[in-house]
This record gives sequence, structure tokens and C-alpha cells, in this order.
Amino acid sequence: MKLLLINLPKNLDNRYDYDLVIQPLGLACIASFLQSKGFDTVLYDANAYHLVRSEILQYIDQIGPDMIGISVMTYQLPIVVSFLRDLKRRNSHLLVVLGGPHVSAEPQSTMECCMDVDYVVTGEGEYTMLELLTLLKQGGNLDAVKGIGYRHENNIIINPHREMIKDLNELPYADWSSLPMEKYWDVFTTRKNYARIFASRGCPYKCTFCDAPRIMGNKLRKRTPENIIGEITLLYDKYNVREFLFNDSTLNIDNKWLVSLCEEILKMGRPIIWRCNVRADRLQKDILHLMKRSGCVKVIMGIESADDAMLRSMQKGESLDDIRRGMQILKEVGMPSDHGFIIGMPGDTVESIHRSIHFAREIDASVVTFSLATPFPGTAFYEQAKQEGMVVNDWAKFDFFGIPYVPQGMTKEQLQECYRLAVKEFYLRPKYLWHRLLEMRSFTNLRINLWFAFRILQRRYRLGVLARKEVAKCFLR
Ligand code: B12
Ligand code: SF4
Repeated sequence: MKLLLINLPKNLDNRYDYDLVIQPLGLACIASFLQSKGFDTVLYDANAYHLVRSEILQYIDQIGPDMIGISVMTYQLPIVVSFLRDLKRRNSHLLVVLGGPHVSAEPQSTMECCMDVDYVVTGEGEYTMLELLTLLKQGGNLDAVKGIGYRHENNIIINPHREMIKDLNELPYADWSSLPMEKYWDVFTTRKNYARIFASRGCPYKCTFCDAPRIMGNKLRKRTPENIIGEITLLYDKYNVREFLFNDSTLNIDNKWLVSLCEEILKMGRPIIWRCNVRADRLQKDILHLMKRSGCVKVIMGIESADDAMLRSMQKGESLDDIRRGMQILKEVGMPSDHGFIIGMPGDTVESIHRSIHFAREIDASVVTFSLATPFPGTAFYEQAKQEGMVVNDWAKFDFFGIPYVPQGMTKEQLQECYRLAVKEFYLRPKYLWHRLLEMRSFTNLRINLWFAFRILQRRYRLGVLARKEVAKCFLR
């Protein structure tokens, strides 16, 4: 049986609608794992080539797989469903398996909403896919495969979850050889080629807005520093990768392990630059110095809100004092940082959002992102939003920019106005624009930043148009 794992673009009908081009790491991990077990598995990143619908369908015809696997984040579901309709019309015998964040939280409804889906996989995909493919090849009962959903006599059966992989060192390195490595970049990329890798999986925290623990579990599981260095060395030597981003939810949960990782990077004898996600309350000055020496050029640290009551209600496990302390350490070490705020969570008011906007200006970080609160299925926030009456009519809005949820006490227009203010107050300041320009490290970096500036303004404009349309509707009623 031939399996094709394919990464779809966010817009199947407009090849220019994209924000970044990043490796589909989850699919690449599953591909190399199945290949190592002898399964005929092809990995293809249609997003990296900016292909449109007809071109992707043509590619699939050429490859002629028996099964196709796609990863689904919540906002991607409508795109995937529309693509599968076209695909199954051309080839009704092709089996379809979906996995990833949305499917892990909503296996039943995913199968209900799309008859073209034959199987869903919840949680980590490597061993579940191995068992599913083995069973399809050799025969046997699907109810024995943990972590899948399937159809049986007009019913949908969702099997129990599979335990998380205990030893991540067992896994082979991702299937880099199938990816066009020179095509990848994100907003901060300064050096080509650039790659994202993961050093650990799982997160013990319980932030109400986050889906990560559901997908990768509540326990932090780490690869050994030696194992990670092996993959970095391969990427450096064979694929000329000089810039890395650790995809881990948080890299500084276990600081002792992080120290060993940095020491191994220093010993490796290959100069790289890297970035990672951190939590403020786990930052230590000496470790941050070591990270910097080993090539860390930036950390990404979610702040979420500058209001202590909001931080408590989000169960962030950090206070504003922790965040200020973290910011101070970053400043003392001279570590550039990026920070994310979420606006429109339950309990937010125009005042609490303004507090966050002012705080963002005060900390003067190099980049600050404002995301509109999005209740992803599987999170405590989602349950609360549903209790408050949220009805989901379009999963495409679940992308941090659509507005699927408005906190009680605020109107949608107020929320849109807050977002527009945040963009204006932060990004459109001459001082900020000047700093960004001074920070440019390469032509690649400049080009990427110009593209992002365009996308931010485009979104702000669209939100403005939407807001005006809503106001017009009110007058017409
Ligand atoms: C790093 C990261 C990013 C990075 C890189 C993303 C990437 N594609 O590499 C950046 C910052 C760019 C990013 C952007 C976004 N992200 Co993000 N991101 C993450 C994070 C922290 C790790 C993802 C990762 O690489 N994991 C490691 C790999 C190995 O695991 P994996 O991808 O989950 O794949 C495994 C399983 O899910 C499963 N699987 C996955 N796909 C498939 C497919 C099949 C067929 C099968 C069988 C199995 C399977 O098997 C894989 C191997 O075990 C997760 C949180 C988390 N810890 O999971 C959020 C997360 C995935 N992101 C999320 C979101 C919403 C986004 C954005 C939409 C936000 C935005 N609007 O900007 C964008 C979308 C960009 C895009 N198109 O990819 C949400 C998704 C929630 C949801 N239900 O949709 C998460 C869960 C965080 C959250 N807020 O709760 N993200
Ligand atoms: S936001 Fe970060 S710390 Fe909080 S649960 Fe998600 S991954 Fe863990």
C-alpha cells in the first residue's frame, strides 16, 4: 500500500495568499518513521511550491497512492473538506486519513461533517499509523488500533487514545530529504536554509486557551541532547541549514536539560543561530547567557495579558510580576524577544485590552503580536464559549484573526476596534518601524519583513471593512 502524506496550502485557489512557508514537521516525522518500518510512504509539501487545487490533484494522479494523509488545524478544516470532495470525485477508491490538532480534539465531528474521510488519528501519529497500515495490509480488527476513528456499518467508531511515545529517541529524524529545504522561511528568518525541529513533546501547564497538552500530553518528554545534536548536524552538513527554530511549546521547562543541550551545541563545532519558545517564570540569567553563547538570537515568550485577573482566569500559571521579572532578565542579558498577547478572552474588557496595548509599548520588545482570542476545540476556553452560547458556523474563523468569540460585556465592533488600535499603536509607530529597519540582518530578512508588513496592513484593512459593513447593517435594520 502506497501512502502519500501531503501538506496543503492555506488557500487552494490563490497561490499568493500565504504568511510563511514552514516545514510540515508532524507529517515529516510520520513519513520517516513509516519509511524506517518499510512502508512505501511519500511526503509532499504542496504549500512550499505554492500549488493550487488543480495542480495538487494532478500531482496526486501522477503519484497514484492508495491512501492519502493530511494534517488539520481547526481553521484548515473547510479547505480540507472542499479538497477531499474534488479528490474523491476523481478517485473514489482512495483512502483518506486525517490527523493533527483539530482531529485530535474533534474526531467524531470531523468524520460526521465529511463522508470522504475514512480514518482519523488522534494524538501522536507515528505508532498509530504503523498499526493501521499493518492491519490494512494483513487484515484484522480495527477496534484493536488505539488512537483511530473509522466507519463501520454506517456508524463512526472512535477508539480510545493511544499512550504517548515514552522514548522520543526511538524515532528516526524527520524526512528532510523529501522537502525543498531552500524554500522555507518565517518572519524572522535571516539565513537560508532554515529548519524547525522539536527537542521535546508535551506540556505540563494548563492554559485555558491552548490545545497543545491535548495533542502531545501533559508530561514533558525530552529527546537526549546527543540525539538532537545528531539531527542538527545532519541538517547542517547535508542541507546547509544554519538557522534553527525549536518548535517545542516551551524549551525552558527543564532548565538542567536545556543547559546540557546548549553545551552540546557549543561542543558541536558548527556555528548556528537558533530561536525558541520560553516561559517568563522559568527564565534564569546564567542560562540565558549560555543560550546566547550557543547561538540563541531570540526567544519567543507569550505574555497574553497585562492584567493579573486575566492571567489568573487563563490559568497561565504566571503573574504580571513574573513577566516583568522575566523581561528584566531578558534586558540584562541583551536577548532580543518576541511577545504575544491574546485579546478578547472571557473576562476581557476594553480597559483590560488597553492595559495590554500600553504594556506592549512600555516593554519596547522587537516584535509584539496581538491575536484575537480563539476557542480551539479541546480547550477549557472552548467549553466556556459553548456554555456562553457560542455556535460554530465556520471553522475557518478559528485562525486568530477571524472572530468566532466575543467576551460577554463587549461587542464585536469594540473587539475589532481594539485589534485595529493595537496594530496602529504598536506597528505603525515611527520608532518601531525604525527599530525594525535597524534589525535587518540580510536581504532575505528585509524581503520577508516587507511581505509581513503588507499582510498586517491587509488584515487591518479587511477588519476595518468588516467593521464598517457591520455598522452599515445596523443602520439598515
Ligand atoms: C510550533 C508551532 C507553530 C509554529 C510552526 C507550525 C508548524 N506547522 O510547524 C508557528 C509559530 C509557525 C505556528 C503557527 C500557527 N499555529 Co501553531 N503550534 C505550534 C506548536 C507549539 C508545535 C507544533 C509542532 O511542530 N509539533 C511537533 C510535531 C511533531 O507534532 P504535530 O505537528 O502535532 O504532529 C503530530 C500529531 O499531531 C500527529 N499528526 C499531525 N498531522 C497528522 C496527519 C496525519 C495524517 C496523521 C495520521 C497524524 C498527524 O502526528 C504528528 C507526529 O506525532 C503547536 C502546539 C503543540 N505543542 O502541539 C501549536 C499549534 C499547533 N498551533 C496552533 C495554531 C492555531 C497556529 C496558527 C493557525 C496560528 C496563527 N494564526 O498564526 C498558525 C498556523 C500556521 C501553519 N499553517 O502551520 C494551534 C492549533 C489549534 C487548532 N486546533 O487548530 C496549536 C495546537 C497551539 C494552540 N494555540 O493551541 N505554530
Ligand atoms: S500556552 Fe504554552 S505553557 Fe500554556 S499549556 Fe500551551 S504550551 Fe503549555
